[in-house]
Amino acid sequence: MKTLYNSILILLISIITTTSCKKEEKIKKIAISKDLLKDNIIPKPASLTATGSSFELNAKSEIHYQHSDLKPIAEYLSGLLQPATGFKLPVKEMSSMPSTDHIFLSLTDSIPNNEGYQLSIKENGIVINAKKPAGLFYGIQTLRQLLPASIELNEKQDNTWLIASGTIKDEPSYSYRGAMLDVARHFIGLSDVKRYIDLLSFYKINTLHLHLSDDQGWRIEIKSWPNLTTHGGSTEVGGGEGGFFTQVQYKELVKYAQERFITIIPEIDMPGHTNAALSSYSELNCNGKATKLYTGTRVGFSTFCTDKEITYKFIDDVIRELAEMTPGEYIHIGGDESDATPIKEYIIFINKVQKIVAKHGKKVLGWDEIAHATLAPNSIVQYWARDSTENKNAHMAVKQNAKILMSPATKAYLDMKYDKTTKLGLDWAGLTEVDVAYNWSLENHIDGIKKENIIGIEAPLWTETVENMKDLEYLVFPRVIGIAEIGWTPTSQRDWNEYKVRLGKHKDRLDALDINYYNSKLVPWKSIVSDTIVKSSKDSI
Ligand code: IFG
Repeated sequence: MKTLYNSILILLISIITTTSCKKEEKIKKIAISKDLLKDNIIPKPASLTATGSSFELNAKSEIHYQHSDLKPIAEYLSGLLQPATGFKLPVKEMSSMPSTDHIFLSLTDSIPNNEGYQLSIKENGIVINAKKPAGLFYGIQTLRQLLPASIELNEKQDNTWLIASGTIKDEPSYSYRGAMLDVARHFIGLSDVKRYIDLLSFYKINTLHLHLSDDQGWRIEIKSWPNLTTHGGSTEVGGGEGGFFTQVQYKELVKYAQERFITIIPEIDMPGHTNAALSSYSELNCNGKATKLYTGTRVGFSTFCTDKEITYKFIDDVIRELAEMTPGEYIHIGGDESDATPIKEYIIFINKVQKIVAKHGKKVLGWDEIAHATLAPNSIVQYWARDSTENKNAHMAVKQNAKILMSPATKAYLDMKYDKTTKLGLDWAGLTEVDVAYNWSLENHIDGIKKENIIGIEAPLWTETVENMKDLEYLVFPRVIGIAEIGWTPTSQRDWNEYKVRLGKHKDRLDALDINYYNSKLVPWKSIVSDTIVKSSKDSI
């Protein structure tokens, strides 16, 4: 009798434990995405209407696109969603809005801005409309931010993928939203630059200016002048091994960026900041003697020999080879801190170089000192002046109908220290905490320079003190996120006290993306995963 009783007891206990385990395993963590208004999209979209329901992305969802040239972007979205969901969403060409439960990508002329989009989320389907594929890409970046942050993880999550319902109509305030990366002071390699491109495109940045040459290094292979990289690319600040992009690698980088709607703008800085070239080829020096390689951080001591014909033959070869690898309209000719070049020679030099750039079918971008020369049509002058006394270059540029690219060192230089305790970075333009980098606007920064004179914003990272991707991410994030919003969202819609809360809620995303961001005390960093509710599945016991 006792044995029978015991075995019944054991059976009962095993049934209860299995049931509760079953219930346990069925419990899912979901981020309630019922309120689109609560979602913390950056850059802040132009308009957002919530309808208080949600769409569930599931294994049966599909991605439909209107015509064949949208297939790559449909595949990009499918690839983006797969790691964390485990869903391999099929992509299918569909001429019109398909049946329910799917995501539909289509182009329409009714959207005015080339980068604008409309994202409509209903219980039974999602539609992203745009004028051009770039707008679809930006609609996808917003969609990413409406999913739980765990969507950014690389391993499958046991999650219910809800997206709050409603409509977002969005477009950028400025067309040029950029970052600059100095790969000359310290060489930053291909995989790191690709990661930087991924992270920038997540926040709708569309331009990456690569500072490819300086006193300490030449970082792009030029086949007609091979010593530029074999010798000029062989070291860096501090005497490290340096490095460079072969033309094959550079083309791969340009393509990778293009797939994420980022235009690469290459910069060959001249006539100053040229020691690496002067050390590689003696004939570029007025005295015919090659300089020594330089691994310090001083500026303003080098210059091409501006009255030698060989100098312009050299520049013509460099610009020709660069132009062949540059699908974008612009090539950056530098022009900053040419303290070793007499101003009269500088002006003649810049005028000649502009003609060489035009000859190879490209337009000129340059640091604001180039405004002393006669600017070619469609030139862009990059304002970097340290303070208002140096605004005169911007006014000279506007007088010549050039557009201004805003990179004020006191606001947008990502190599400035956050505060006096920051180990990395410099402080010559002042300390730039996260609020200082956000709390300004392009059209109100320089007296007399208005929105119509400004093409957009660019945040440079100079790498005198930056040796690797972790250093880069620490200085760049979170400030570049604010730069992205300054370029996208109208000033009238922006406020630091509102933005900092939204930024704080990106903590989970930055963590999921494994970004080594600066944990500013000014930002109320908050994990919203804790907001999720633990919900047992409907069929639980
Ligand atoms: N100014 C120099 C950069 C770099 C920077 C560091 C410009 C245009 C200081 N030129 O900024 O080469 O050294 O913050």
